[in-house]
Amino acid sequence: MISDAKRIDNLRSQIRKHDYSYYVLDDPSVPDAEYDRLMRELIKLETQSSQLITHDSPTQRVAGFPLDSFKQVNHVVPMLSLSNVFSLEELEAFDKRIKDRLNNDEKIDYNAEPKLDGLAVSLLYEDGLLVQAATRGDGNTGEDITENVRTIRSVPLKLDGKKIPKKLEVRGEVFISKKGFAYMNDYARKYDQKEFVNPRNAAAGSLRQLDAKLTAQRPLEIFCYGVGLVEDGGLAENHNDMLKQLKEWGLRVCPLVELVKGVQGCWDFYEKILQQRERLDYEIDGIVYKVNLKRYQDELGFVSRAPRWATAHKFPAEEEITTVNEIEFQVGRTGTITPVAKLEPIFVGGVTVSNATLHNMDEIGRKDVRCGDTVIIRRAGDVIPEVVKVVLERRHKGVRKIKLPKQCPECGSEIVRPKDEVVARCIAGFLCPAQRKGALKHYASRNAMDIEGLGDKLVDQLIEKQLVNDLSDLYRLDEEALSNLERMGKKSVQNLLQAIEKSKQANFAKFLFGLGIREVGEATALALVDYFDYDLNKIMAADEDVLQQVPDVGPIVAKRIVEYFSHPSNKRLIHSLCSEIGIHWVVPKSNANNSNGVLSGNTYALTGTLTSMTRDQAAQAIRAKGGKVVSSISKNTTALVAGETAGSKLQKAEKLAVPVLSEQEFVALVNVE
Ligand code: 5U1
Repeated sequence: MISDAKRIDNLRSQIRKHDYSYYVLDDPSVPDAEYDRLMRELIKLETQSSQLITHDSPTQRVAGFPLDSFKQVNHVVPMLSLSNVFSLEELEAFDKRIKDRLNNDEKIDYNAEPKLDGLAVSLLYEDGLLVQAATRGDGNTGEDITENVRTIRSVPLKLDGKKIPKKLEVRGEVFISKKGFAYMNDYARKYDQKEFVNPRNAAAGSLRQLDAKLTAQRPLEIFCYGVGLVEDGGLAENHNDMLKQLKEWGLRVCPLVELVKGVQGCWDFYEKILQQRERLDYEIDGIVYKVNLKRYQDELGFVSRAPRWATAHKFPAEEEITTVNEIEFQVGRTGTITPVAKLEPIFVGGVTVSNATLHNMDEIGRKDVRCGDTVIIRRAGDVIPEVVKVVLERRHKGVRKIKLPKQCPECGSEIVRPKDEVVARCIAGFLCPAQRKGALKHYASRNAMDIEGLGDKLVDQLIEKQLVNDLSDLYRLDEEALSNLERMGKKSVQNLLQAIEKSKQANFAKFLFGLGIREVGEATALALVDYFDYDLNKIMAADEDVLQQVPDVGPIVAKRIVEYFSHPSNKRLIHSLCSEIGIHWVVPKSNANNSNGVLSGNTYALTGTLTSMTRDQAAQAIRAKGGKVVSSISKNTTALVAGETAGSKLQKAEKLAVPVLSEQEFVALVNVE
């Protein structure tokens, strides 16, 4: 029988290996349950024999008592900062300076690394054990955050492998992933706590907790990118191989690091990572290029606290500071009133931004945005710019809170905000020109009727000149009316009239979507069309209960549809479009009213995963045989088709005594001639 000490050793080494696979390689080696078993066994043995507990044991990540303050730490090798480049010219100048100094005409090998937007830390290992962790501070003196860093699971408490220097100080960036940040803010909202502004702030706040137990609850991570102090041991002769060594010893290195050649190699890497930036699960603010050869690095040395052999190529900032000149209330196609901050134009996320949405009055209240405020604006990727927060210290005295206007800024009608809704609306409907413009733009848009040549400016003119008062007027436009409009030459007029005429032969789902019924998006329109066999009269006649049988139509959507079709003006419009103007659509064969099909009169619900076909294919097969597909089960449902890992519908079917078909039985059923 092996001794407790041996078993403890064995368990620790297994757990360290699993931690390495999970936290460093992102490639778990055992299921969580197995990991938990090992950990529980280790805790049990250590509790029985407390004299065997060591500081590097995986059970000892969290400290006992909160600290009063952080101790100061002197960095023996200063933690430097980086110079920046913002353009190709500046990158070329950086490369030229290096070549000139090295008296070297050949292309330089650079190690290119994403620059994490986190906090720089130093990790000191002695004889492979983590003995100290510190913040960068001013580069010479930082704060001792050892207890906190020990709680970060991707930081090994003990290095593993060959030729580890006796003293090794590793440098890296501690950060919180986008997913981790979302989780933290979900939690904060749930427990009515203050939300974090961005992942960097969340990481900074988490790392500077005096009570390491709190840090341990935060999803902090690390990527290591360099070394400081090294004693009694050798490191690779180039940076790229040195990072490989760190990885072999158990430290986490960003997997996107690459060795590139010359300026072109750097530029290509920059472009590639910039493309991926939004999709990465961590925030980066640029690329760091480092001369790869250590010998060259030593020769190049430093200037004003930054290495000559490295630089940061910054991405366009995603957050910037500017002022709110005005708050405007815009009216959407369904009358929604959206407050928009009109900004002092600012270059952010690669474009000049002068508007930022404030979404609704609740959002204005939460962020307390006021006219004249200094605000932080964020524009990431193609996302609509938004106000992150107000810089309250810069608020001038006397600025007043924003109030929801009582009247629509476009038509003067009343604005109402139902008690249970966040959105306020102008009640005028199509009497409001802004809503008419929005409705016509939506109807003509690519995903709806796709009427080429009917752009926003033209729509504005058609509504303002009252040439179009409802959608059917579009089809009454003629050459004379159109040629009097701005920028409408003969050719444009003819092309537009042709496009309008062409739209009469419609795709039913796109037409339905184009009507602009509240809550009816493209997918819902498709589902309705499919469920009601391309029959508009059936949709118009359906009540809320029937509508809720359509996949993905819930009570709110059903209510909106009934509301829309019960309005006399909408009924008139549909009649006018379909009967007078002649809008029509083709009914695909599989949806033609197949009343002779073997499944005619029967309704089926689907649950779980089918192995021989997708859920959509199964639904198609049912409809092709004249059957109907419903999203929820009632006692009137003919049968439930249950695939693998069937959900709650199966229980409901059993409760209501609705027959359940296996996949095999279902396939046999739809294959009957
Ligand atoms: N990836 C990476 N980030 N970063 C930050 N490498 C890197 N190197 C740095 C800093 C401040 O400094 C060394 C080049 C000294």
